[in-house]
Amino acid sequence: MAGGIGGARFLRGLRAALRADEPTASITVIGNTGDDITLFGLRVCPDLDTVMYTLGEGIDEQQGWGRAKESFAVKDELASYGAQPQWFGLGDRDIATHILRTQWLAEGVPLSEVTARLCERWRPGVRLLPMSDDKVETHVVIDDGASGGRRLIHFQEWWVRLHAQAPALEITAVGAATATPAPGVVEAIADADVVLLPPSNPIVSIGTILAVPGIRQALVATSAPVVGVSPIIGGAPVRGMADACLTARGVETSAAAVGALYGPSLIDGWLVDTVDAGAAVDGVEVRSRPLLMTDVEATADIARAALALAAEVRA
Ligand code: FO1
Repeated sequence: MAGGIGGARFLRGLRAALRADEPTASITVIGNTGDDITLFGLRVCPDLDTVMYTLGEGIDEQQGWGRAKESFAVKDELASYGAQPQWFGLGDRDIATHILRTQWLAEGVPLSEVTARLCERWRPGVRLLPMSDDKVETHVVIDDGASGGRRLIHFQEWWVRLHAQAPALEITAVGAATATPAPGVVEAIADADVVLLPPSNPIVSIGTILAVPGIRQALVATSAPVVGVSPIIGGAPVRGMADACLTARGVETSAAAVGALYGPSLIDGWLVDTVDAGAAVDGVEVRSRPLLMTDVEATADIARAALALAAEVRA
């Protein structure tokens, strides 16, 4: 299961580890689609694209999202018309992906099939499935000081425009309750030898995937060991603003608290950083090692440690 940057980088390491150690193994990725947004009539799926571009070597490495060697002529032209919003940067190369996706969706092609078609070009070396073909969008309720009331905004506006600085009163996955898992999702979890939760945002990435009825249940029911990798190191998110999301749910920003949030019904093993070696989670095997994904080799070693923990808890 994967969100955006953290999930994609972990997957690159996992893929490298398996290519070297277990070349017949295959990876199925269940991608978060709660971050998806429609802008200028185009359906944008940031987390699916981040995984696809990262594994397909088309990602802007420094940013962690969007295309490498990107230009922004369309964005500038839209701004010249005064078109809104201007806080979300769609690059020219990236826009081609959104145009095709939007066209296929309008023709009635489900998102899972659209994603498979896009992946034919990028060949990510994994089977990338959206969590659901149904529309799910994460929205955030913020305290709107100006009007004195609560205001519901799209997750991307909170994340990108407000940098998660406005305290979130509530974070909801709109549409999740009536969504169904995309074809292959439940089967992938049931048939897996190992299920890994990468260091993705536990609320708006993994949490949103688990909010689709049937997915959490599949995880609870699978006979495969489930191992998570902590996105929190030493009380802070490695990347992104997961702390703001955790605070909104009343969860402390610590490796132990996130492990407990998943809990023994979901995970069998929890990999934390060496600085969090003291973290304990009731009913879950906790192991520690350096978790900074500094390059692909370091990340491959993290993935190997997660797989070793899975083998240990399976035994
Ligand atoms: N993040 C930003 O901080 N600013 C942007 O303008 C922006 C544009 C963007 C376009 C396509 C895409 O796939 C991702 C993009 N992101 C941008 C990243 C994205 O907003 C979030 O980081 C993820 O949704 C969180 O996982």
